Amino acid sequence: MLHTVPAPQSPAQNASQGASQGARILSARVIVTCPGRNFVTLKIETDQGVYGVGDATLNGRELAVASYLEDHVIPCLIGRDAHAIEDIWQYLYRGAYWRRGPVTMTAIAAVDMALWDIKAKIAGLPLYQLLGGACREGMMVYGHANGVSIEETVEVAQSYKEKGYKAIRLQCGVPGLNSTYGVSKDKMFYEPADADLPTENLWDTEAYMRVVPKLFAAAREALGDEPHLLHDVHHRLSPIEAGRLGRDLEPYRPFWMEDAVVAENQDNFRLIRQHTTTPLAVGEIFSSLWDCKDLIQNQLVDYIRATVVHAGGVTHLKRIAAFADVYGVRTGCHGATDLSPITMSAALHVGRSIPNFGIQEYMRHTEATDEVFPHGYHFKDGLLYASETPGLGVDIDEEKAAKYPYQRAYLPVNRLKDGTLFNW
Ligand code: EZ4
Ligand code: CO
Repeated sequence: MLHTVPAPQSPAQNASQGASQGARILSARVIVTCPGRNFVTLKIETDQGVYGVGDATLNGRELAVASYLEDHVIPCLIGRDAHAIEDIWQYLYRGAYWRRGPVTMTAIAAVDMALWDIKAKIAGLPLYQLLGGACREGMMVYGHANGVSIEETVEVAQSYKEKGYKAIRLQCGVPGLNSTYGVSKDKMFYEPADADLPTENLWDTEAYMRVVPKLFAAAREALGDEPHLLHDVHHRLSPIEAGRLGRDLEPYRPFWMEDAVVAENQDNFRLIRQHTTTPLAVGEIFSSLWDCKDLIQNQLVDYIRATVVHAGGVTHLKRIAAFADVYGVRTGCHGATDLSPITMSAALHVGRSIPNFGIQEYMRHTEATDEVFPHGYHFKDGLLYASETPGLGVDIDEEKAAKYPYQRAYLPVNRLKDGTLFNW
């Protein structure tokens, strides 16, 4: 039998009828560009002439999100009330039947960011004002010091300190391994996706666990007590190994130890907690509050790294942050170069408006990326400042974007010395 009952209008559709500030979604497009690395951007246009932009970049799986948006999301958006952000979020999340997962949540995030951009532009306010207003002026960021040796890493860290950074992540090469994640050829513009098809790295846990405490000892000695020092383990330790590394680092007062173990089994963190007071950060690959929930409510982590782009947009990240605040957990959003300036811009508006902001990761984008995505946020004295222009305060220059077509690029994979595939 054919479906003959007319679909009911959503409350949001009803509510917006006749509203003077009404704006309907007229069209939406996906723009893929590669100014040094691949970025996927969603641009939503309204019948009021106002448009919004959202980041939809999922490193190494970019075109899956582009297709998800073009083939399955955009057709559902046309004609909707652009102001009904929460309703559209629920429509794409609950309505799709298939929930969560990085591709889905990145696509929803892109829509959400673009709609917040539109709403704030129409309101004539920078986004943080609509999110509750400023809780602080600038957001503390951490920069990336990496080098093949301890000496080189400490030297780079010193240069970050001189540039005004108050927090620095330290990653150095592991003796005996010819490449290590987080240690790039380019000091300033680290690009984790390093080849057309995945390159292969080797891993040696024992050598790694020997070198990191030495790196921290040397860095404290050279940099003094003040700078916050961070480290990313990239999911490579077992819980008990992570407990030992955390304990070995305690004398050097690390700000955090990130992704110490894989987080699929969240009980892992209980074991780490039993052995160390080194603060723990996790969540850059989490897609939703449901990935964070147990770790937060059991107070097994100190910083939650979920981001605007990979965890459902501004709407959902605000929800994660509010939940985390109940348990004294602060934010430490992912901010590597594979997140576009649109995400950085959105993250700074969220960071500015929440009471439990902790720190923001900051890797500088290349000049070409900054040209494709002109933005109003800026760095000063170790802090990033959100844009003050209406909306997200970031745009995409489509003419420049068109000069850089998509180029396939993958993150490396990682194997143990006996050939076993390991965590990246
Ligand atoms: O490896 O963003 O904390 N930052 C990181 C990043 C990630 C890349 C992966 O896409 O772990 O460098
Ligand atoms: Co990380």
